[in-house]
Amino acid sequence: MSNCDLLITNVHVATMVPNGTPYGAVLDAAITIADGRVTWVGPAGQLPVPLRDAAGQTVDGGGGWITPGLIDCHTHLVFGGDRAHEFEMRLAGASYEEIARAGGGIVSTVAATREASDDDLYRVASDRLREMIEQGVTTVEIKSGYGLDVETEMRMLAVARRLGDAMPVTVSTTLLGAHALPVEFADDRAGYIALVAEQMIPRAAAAGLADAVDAFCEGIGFTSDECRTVFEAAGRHELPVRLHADQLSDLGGAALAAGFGARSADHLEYTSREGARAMAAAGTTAVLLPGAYHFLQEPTKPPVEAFREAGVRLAVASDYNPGSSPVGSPLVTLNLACVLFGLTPEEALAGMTRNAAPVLGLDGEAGVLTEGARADMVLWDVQRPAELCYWLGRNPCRTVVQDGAVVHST
Ligand code: DI6
Ligand code: FE
Repeated sequence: MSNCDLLITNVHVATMVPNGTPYGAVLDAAITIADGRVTWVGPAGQLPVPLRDAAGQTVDGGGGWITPGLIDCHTHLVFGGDRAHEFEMRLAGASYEEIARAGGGIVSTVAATREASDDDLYRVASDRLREMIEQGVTTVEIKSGYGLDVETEMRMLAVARRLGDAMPVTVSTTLLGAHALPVEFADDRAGYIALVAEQMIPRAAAAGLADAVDAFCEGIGFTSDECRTVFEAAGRHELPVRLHADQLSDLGGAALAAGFGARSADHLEYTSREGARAMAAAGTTAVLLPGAYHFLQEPTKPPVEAFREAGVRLAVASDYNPGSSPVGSPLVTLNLACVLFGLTPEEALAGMTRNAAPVLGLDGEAGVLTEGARADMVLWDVQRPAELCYWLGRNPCRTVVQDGAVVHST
């Protein structure tokens, strides 16, 4: 018990462990870290003396709060260009679907992404990621899906891997080949799905480039049957699956995802009660994306009450992308989850910590501050955890610790 690289005192800790106390809080706490792991967390008065004496470095938390590092489990943050012009078109009355059907939307970002070099993609994505780290993100998922050909999809995943290697953040990658139909396959849907299933998934799996596979089940995306083909291919390569489900209409995406034991179904604005029950039975997490709901001015909210009743785990993510959610801030996302979807601040924060971890296969490893968990944590200059959902456009992040090392401080 003598190994202690870092001791933090004069803090309150929101462990996010469901222990009967809101936020799993420990007031007037101390927390110790060794070899990138949490070794002890509890009331400061109970800190074992040998740990205190062994501390290599002691940090005074200034009476602030520590939470687990934030986990943004659904982003598309590697992309070329932007879609500010489509934003103007939508403000002038065009709908997201009209723009997509007229050749804008996802496929316009595909053109910009194919044109960009790897270094260009890396540079803009690393700027976006740095801003997220500065707001407390220590784990992020990044999807492909703006390449829509084998080469560019692999390039996007490789850029995401490179971000994880070079930056102080854990990156989990997801192959989203079935994001939209590329123009060159406009008359050959089956041919494109075969390309995803028989080339993209095997290539990404063989190269270790993808940690999961996702698909967009929607009128402007792919049908349930097409998504099923993609999921079956993922299964053959032992890759976990997730689904963009029921965002703009109810195509039964939630039940489809649950039927494949998907780690998550995401968006879910139009999900039915049966869909919610199927997700609960399968242990599929609901990933709510309030940024997209806000930005698209959607008329229908996800059935949060049905998810609660059924016992579906609720995660919250930014959906950071240039078309439907240009939201680079986890804190804004937390606020939107509360204001627009009626989550409590505790539910919202759990959605970006404890409940986001299983979506990325990190259950118990990240998203909670318990002995043995990764020492990914954030010190916030706040009086109470609810402030993380309350301030809009203000960043109280003081220190970010990833894998036991201070990677950002102000
Ligand atoms: N749903 C979304 O919200 C994003 N992708 C998806 O399947 C939108 C991506 C975009 O508009 O570029
Ligand atoms: Fe998305």
